[in-house]
Amino acid sequence: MSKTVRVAVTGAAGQVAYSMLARLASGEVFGPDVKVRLQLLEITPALGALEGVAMELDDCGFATLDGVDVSDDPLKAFDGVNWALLVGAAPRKQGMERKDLLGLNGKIFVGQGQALARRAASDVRVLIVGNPCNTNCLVAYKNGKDIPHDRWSAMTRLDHNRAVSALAKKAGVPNGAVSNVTIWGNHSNTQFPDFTNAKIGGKPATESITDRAWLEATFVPAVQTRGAAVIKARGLSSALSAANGAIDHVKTWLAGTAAGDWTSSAVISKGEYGVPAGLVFGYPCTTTNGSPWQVVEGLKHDAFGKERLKITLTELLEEQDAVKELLPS
Ligand code: NAX
Repeated sequence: MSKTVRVAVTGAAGQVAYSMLARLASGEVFGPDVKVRLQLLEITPALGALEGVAMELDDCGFATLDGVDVSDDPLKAFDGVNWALLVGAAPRKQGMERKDLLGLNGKIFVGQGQALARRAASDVRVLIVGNPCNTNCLVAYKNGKDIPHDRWSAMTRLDHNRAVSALAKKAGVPNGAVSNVTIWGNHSNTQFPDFTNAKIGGKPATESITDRAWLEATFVPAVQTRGAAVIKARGLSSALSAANGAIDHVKTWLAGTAAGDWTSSAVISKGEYGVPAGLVFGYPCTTTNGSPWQVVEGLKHDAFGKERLKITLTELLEEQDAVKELLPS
């Protein structure tokens, strides 16, 4: 066992990280022959709880775990990291407008983007999970300029997995029969879970699920608002499935997408599908053996899809406007 991969996780005492850290350390993601050094970041008041998480990681006795470092300093936590999973963000409090949350969290990602650019390894790859994740990613990459654009991503994989599962259930097929699903746009309830280009058993999903009204009026809003449904049922937001989405994202980035299929990731737009270049937008993406995400081009949208794309793009442009003071030119 020679190679060591350094992985930073922020918000590491939070509930998403709690469901994620053991999987990162266990060899499941980076393989049995790679050692993992976890570099965990929290805000100062959460350091005590984070020490407890680090103790638990020690107590797992993973052969692949090289060690756990805890810190409240991004410059320390990001030192030499090959992967940065930015999960930590401030939660929305009562009476807070969405705009206030954007500004509050945006500030966190100014500092973290700068710290990553100063300290991360030259091959660093970044996944932003903390919400609003597309716009947090925008703020981070604009402030972390030395890191190439194709290393940044924000998480739409949980929404993707939710869409796969909902289509499979409706069609009465295993999840594995569903492919070519895309979450377009923002990780918010304006996202467009695209059933029009999805496949079931290698054929258009609309051939298996012929009830277009269900697809438009039940499936789309159900995926868009699944997070709220989980909160209502569990009393807490998605954590196990969110952690799983992040793990899937990293595993796919390492192993590649299956031939003929793609996954969903929010990446820095180069102008694909009429989205202004520079915005962090959810797209269908492929990757091979750790290469940068490639946006799948040439997919068609019908009138319903075009309208949904417009709505989510408008929201992302509004979010960009709300954080404009945080974006260096
Ligand atoms: P928790 O509130 O359990 O944990 C968040 C942790 O982040 C806390 O421990 C907090 O102390 C820490 N934190 C806050 N500011 C920080 C900073 N500046 N540096 C480092 N750590 C900081 O939330 P949890 O349920 O774990 O969710 C984490 C984030 O993921 C939230 O922003 C949430 O909205 C977002 N989500 C994103 C999803 C996605 O699909 N993109 C889905 C799941 C999740 O809701």
